[in-house]
Amino acid sequence: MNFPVWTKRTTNSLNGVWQFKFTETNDFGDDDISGIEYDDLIAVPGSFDATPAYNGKRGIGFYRTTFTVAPGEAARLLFGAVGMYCKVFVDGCKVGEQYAAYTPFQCDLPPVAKQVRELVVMACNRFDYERYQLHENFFDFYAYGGIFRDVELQQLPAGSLIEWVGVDTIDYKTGALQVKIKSAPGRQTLELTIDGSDRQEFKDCEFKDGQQTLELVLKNLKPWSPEYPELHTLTVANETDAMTVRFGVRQVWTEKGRIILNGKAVKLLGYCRHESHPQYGPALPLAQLISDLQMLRDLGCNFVRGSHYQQDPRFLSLCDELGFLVFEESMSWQANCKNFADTKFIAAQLHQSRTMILSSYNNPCIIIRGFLNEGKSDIEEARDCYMALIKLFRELDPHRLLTYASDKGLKDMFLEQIDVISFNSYPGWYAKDPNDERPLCEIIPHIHAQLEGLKQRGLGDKPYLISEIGAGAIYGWRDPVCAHWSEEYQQEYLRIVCQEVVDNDAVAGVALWQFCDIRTCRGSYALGRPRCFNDKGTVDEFRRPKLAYNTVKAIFKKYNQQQESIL
Ligand code: ADA
Repeated sequence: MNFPVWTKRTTNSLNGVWQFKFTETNDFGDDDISGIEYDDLIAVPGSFDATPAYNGKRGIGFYRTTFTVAPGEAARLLFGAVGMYCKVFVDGCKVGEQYAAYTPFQCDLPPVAKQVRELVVMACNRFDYERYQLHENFFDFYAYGGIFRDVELQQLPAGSLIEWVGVDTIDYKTGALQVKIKSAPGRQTLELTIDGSDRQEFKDCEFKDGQQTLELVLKNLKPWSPEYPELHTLTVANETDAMTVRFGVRQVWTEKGRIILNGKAVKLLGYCRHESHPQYGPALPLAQLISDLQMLRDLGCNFVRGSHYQQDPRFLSLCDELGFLVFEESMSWQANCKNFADTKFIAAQLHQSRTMILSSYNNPCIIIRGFLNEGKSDIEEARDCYMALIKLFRELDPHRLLTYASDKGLKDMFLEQIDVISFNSYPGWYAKDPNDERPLCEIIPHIHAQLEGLKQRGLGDKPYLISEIGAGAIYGWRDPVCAHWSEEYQQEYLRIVCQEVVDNDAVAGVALWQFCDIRTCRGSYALGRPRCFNDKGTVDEFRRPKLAYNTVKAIFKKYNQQQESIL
């Protein structure tokens, strides 16, 4: 089940078959949609350019459906995610727009006399930096278009709405909680109900600046952990509205280079995972999310880095229920001087990061948050952007660990500001010496040098997470020479990496790059990306295991068994 749930609002799903029109020529700036002639049908959720009719095309997908709202009732449209950017029209009038592909947004509709309304979404997948700064055409993952996630219609009751609820664990041992609530300014009496039965009333709560913070203690405390992923619900109700969220009682902190969850040190073993499939693009069916998590569990993983954008809420709910730990980051890929000098880029980063934090605030699986993957964090020009994001994350989400995945290593300038050191590096793949036929011997010295350098810099107490490391292999390419792109080379590469990770206490964890092969950007970048795919998956894009799969599984599973025997 997906949360939050508003139990006093009529909510209808608008998922299903919509009318569709694709055009390569229309101008996205044109708000006149009256002349669109819909000549096709499309699925919502779905990615239009992952379907045979529109594969590889770039332009605008016009999605059309109708919906019904009782006359005189206010309503709200909720979009899970639309890519790459979009405008929303109701009855021909623009009611919203969004320039962040994996970020939910909503459009409020004032009461009207009409009952049946027309909804049109203009989803554009053209690269256009002036309009859309978050995905550029050199990013190493394909930029799809479409309505990727759920669309819902809510009828809004008249009165003060409960807009957002965030639950923080203050003490996992006692069940002491802090509850932050957003609603209309003014005074309200609230009723808080835990797990549907344990009710407490809070009279005369003042919502200064639209927010109120309450303390309460769970009576029937069941802490959340990977081993025992216990979940609780909290309903916050006033006389008009009621919002139910699901949360987990857990605290996470760092201590002497280790990540501590509810007082127990945990080593993160897992993968970076893109939301991607050749037949669905990023709009994965629920069955695929579950299959991916079954494979990750089979591999002996407890950890997923959601690279490189806000995650599907269904995936996060499954991670909550299955006990996976997650590193969630807002979208960026190798941001550079041009971006850091661009106020639109920084505003877009702050907007999508704020939305991500608030959307997945109550998912206990998320223990680490990040941003600006592989940004140029070794130059002074980056400082303002990094400091603005660090300030935002610290203010909005003070109870999680903060990091960013850096490929700058010890040249990185802002490591002192974060909780976990997350380094992306590919020793033995992007080798120091391109003429070295088997640079695998680079891997261990590289990891040790980074650890030593961090100690020299006084950062030895921060957990060291290998947030990306890996090698490419073309599925089915078996090569007795064991050369680059063979499954044998990747298998040997990951054996060395995984063994070091489980043996070395100084390594807090690893997110191998990557779980599955993914379609990547087109153009000459593809000369380093056979098939125009990023082939560093341990499974291919159809989740077919490569030789490395059983090697990673054996090492992670053996480590897990050793840990269980210690307990
Ligand atoms: C970087 C980047 C990944 C991917 C990887 C690779 O670390 O963060 O998205 O591009 O390199 O495959 O080289």
